[in-house]
Amino acid sequence: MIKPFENPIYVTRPFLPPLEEYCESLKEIWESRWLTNNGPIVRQFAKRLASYFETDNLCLFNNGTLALQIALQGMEISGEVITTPFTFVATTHALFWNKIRPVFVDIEPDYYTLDTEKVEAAITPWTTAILAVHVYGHPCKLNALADIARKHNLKLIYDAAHAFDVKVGGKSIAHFGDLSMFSFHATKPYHSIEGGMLTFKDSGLKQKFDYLKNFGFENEVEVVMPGTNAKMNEFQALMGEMVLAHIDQIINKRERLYQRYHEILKDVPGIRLVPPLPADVEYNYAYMPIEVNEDIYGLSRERLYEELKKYNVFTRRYFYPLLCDFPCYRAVTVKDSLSVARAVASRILTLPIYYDLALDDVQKICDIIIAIGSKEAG
Ligand code: T4K
Repeated sequence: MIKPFENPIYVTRPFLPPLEEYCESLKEIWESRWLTNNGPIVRQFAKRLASYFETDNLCLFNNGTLALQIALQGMEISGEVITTPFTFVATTHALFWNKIRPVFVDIEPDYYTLDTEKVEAAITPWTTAILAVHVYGHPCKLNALADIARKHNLKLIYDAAHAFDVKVGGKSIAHFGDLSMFSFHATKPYHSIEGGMLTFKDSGLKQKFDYLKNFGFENEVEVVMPGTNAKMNEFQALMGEMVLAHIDQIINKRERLYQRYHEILKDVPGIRLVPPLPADVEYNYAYMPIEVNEDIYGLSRERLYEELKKYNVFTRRYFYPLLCDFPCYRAVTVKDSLSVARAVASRILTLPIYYDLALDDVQKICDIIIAIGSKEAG
């Protein structure tokens, strides 16, 4: 008989730097009395990230959603954009806020990224871009998407919200496509409490993004475009700086947790794990997804999700329902059968993975999953 966890185990928990260090650094803000509007810490943080990502074509925001909305607006994307239904709502919302029609295309079954075989068939005379998502930090089929975008003269935009520090062939994922958006939300392996970042190829976009995130101000009396307010503040930047100092340690720990889950769950009937990523990928272990096959495991994903709660384990069904099934997007015409996305969304469960989680906790979560399944199967 396995006892429930004493305290709730959530799907994630933010990494926090030592409190004394953060408090000590706060003195800088108290002294400057500069809290937001491109303050000194934000400027320093932007420089630090520019050197980390080896690019000056980078812009910081108060969250990833507004960063993506501004990206689409600044790049003047319009008409139709091909995208995935298997993602967080913000991906499609960013299109909607720019009056762009999402064209949902199916995902591939291994890593859940856009099925590149189906992208070309979805292109119409109104298509202007592809908005692909490195879901769970799994890199999309970068070369295939680049080929399609080039051939059809489309912009290639990546929602890289989950993919901070992911590299392909030794190169940061930030350098693929025309533009990438990263989320620095507290639930991500890397965070600045809330925050977002764009990296992009065309250096001409930087000025435009800077205008758009700051009401379009050129100076006190000139507004050059109708911008919004999407500025990162000093407290966020400070947290971002401090978490960045620990990024290797965070990813190493996540890797050990991920490997432990895989070691234990790999032989559990009815539980499917993500196959090893291609050898040239350096992964960030952002999420720990499993697929539950009810017929073999003995329990549906829904039942497992509910049963785990009784043990104080709060998993998440990222990403269910599919975006096209939310009432606000039901009116969008979907031509693709989305058969893979539908099957995956009905079976997916993301398990707890975060820096403070103990390897023993992973063992116990797996023991619970195994016990629940065998009780039902037996
Ligand atoms: N594109 C994609 C593909 C994304 O996944 C996201 C965000 C975006 C775009 C937009 O980026 P941002 O605008 O958010 O920067 C969470 C996050 O809020 C969201 O950032 C993230 N994706 C999404 C996948 O997950 P919720 O509503 O599921 O979060 P919530 O509040 O239920 O938190 C999950 C668990 O984390 C909680 O049960 C407990 C724990 N938690 C959470 C917070 C906020 C903590 O322990 N401490 C905390 O401070 O959306």
